[in-house]
Amino acid sequence: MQLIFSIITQKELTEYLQNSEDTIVALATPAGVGAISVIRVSGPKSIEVVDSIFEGNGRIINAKTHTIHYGKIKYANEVIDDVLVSVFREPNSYTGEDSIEISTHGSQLIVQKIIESFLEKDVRLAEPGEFTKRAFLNGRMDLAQAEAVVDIINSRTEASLRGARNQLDGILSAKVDSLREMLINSSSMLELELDFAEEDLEFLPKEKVIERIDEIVIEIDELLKTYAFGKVIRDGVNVALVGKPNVGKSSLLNYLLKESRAIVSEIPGTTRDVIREEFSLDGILFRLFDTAGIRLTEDVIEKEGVFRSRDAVKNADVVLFLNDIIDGFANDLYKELKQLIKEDKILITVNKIDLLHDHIIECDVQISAKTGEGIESLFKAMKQKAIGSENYSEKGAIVSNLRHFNALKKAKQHLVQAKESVQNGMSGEFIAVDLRNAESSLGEIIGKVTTDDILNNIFAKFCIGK
Ligand SMILES: Nc1nc2c(ncn2[C@@H]2O[C@H](COP(=O)(O)OP(=O)(O)OP(=O)(O)O)[C@@H](O)[C@H]2O)c(=O)[nH]1
Ligand SMILES: [Mg+2]
Repeated sequence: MQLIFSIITQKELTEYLQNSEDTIVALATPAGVGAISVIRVSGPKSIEVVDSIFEGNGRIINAKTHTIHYGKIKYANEVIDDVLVSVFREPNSYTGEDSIEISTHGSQLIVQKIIESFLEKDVRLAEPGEFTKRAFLNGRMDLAQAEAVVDIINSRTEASLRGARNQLDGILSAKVDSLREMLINSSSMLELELDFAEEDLEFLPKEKVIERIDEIVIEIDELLKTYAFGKVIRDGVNVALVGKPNVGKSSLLNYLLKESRAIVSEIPGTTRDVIREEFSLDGILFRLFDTAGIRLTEDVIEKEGVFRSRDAVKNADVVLFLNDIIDGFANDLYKELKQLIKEDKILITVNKIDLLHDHIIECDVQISAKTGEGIESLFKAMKQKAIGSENYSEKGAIVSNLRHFNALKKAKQHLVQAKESVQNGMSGEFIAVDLRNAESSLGEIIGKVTTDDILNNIFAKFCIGK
């Protein structure tokens, strides 16, 4: 039995209290030239330091929260730029602290000068994700919501954006929280029983405990099942186009992209490098990897190409294994692919059906990269390979993050153990500990239970200024 300790360690709390004394600054927009750049400042001194370099109609220190002020930023008696200053006072800001956003003309030099002037005034550069970390530590959002901020920034398709938005809105957090509540409730009852052990009272009959555990495990299973979908929505799908030379891999790539991206020729061994292109289908991002046809060859360059093809297979979520209807099914290559990747990831496809219509080869889909016949079925099959047959809505609670997935699995393990303890007639304290552990695992998702490592890991993935 392993106990999970600590809601934010003492060390971290002390460190946080020290760090939160700091006022931090960073460029929040991409570095480089643009119409506007936004510099973000947060912390107890932010209003005072901006006030000290700002000249406008009024003083920033007197500004109300959520107001915007036009004026000039001055540094060493020189006007640096005309700016707009947005003022957010604690606690109703993104970080929960006093914060300022300065919109300047989008020049790197202006940004650099303004940031330098802050650094001279006891303000330090923000670490990656530090604004959002502060938002989390100040209770402005939970950990799953903070992670959704990164997903929103990185989202490339409609579906990924909707999924991340939902997580930011707290749909997943609310679900996880309700399961935690149920567990806390049960373990408290069991612990109460222990206090009255002498009197032999039973607050929660054992059958009820089992019933409740089963109920929660079902809910956790439902969430775990959404992961394949959630991951695809969030990260996209890597599809390797693989087959013998000349089967039409590059032709298919071009057809899907609706452009002549890769060289197509009747000479076997045309493609040497792996060509990577993206296309989106029903809101899902597919990353296509056109590869060199796999065969034994003495050509040094083609050899390297074939080597890279095998690599692409290993890294693929779906292998689109293309065969030529005239040449028939490449059984030897299929055997090899099965050694490189799980069989259920391979989509057996036959191409060039425009040439031999009534020929039957056993496969998942038949297409013609020339006429487009069968492409709709191919899309369906690709989607199914990637997300399975169940279709979830991004509007529900969806697990898209490996950390959340693992925490749910851990919670389930503790619950299975708790159920065993009940069935084996173990005393209430053992069961209560298992339930508490399950609750802690769930708590990790939303950051009720966390450690330095978890937090550092998460926020290191952010960009500076977020
Ligand atoms: N009739 C017909 N010809 C096709 C079809 N798909 C591809 N081809 C032809 O098959 C030949 C090979 O096509 P590619 O797309 O270069 O084949 P590949 O698999 O990329 O070949 P390598 O790069 O050499 O491995 C070309 O002459 C294409 O025009 C199809 O669906 N129907
Ligand atoms: Mg090719």
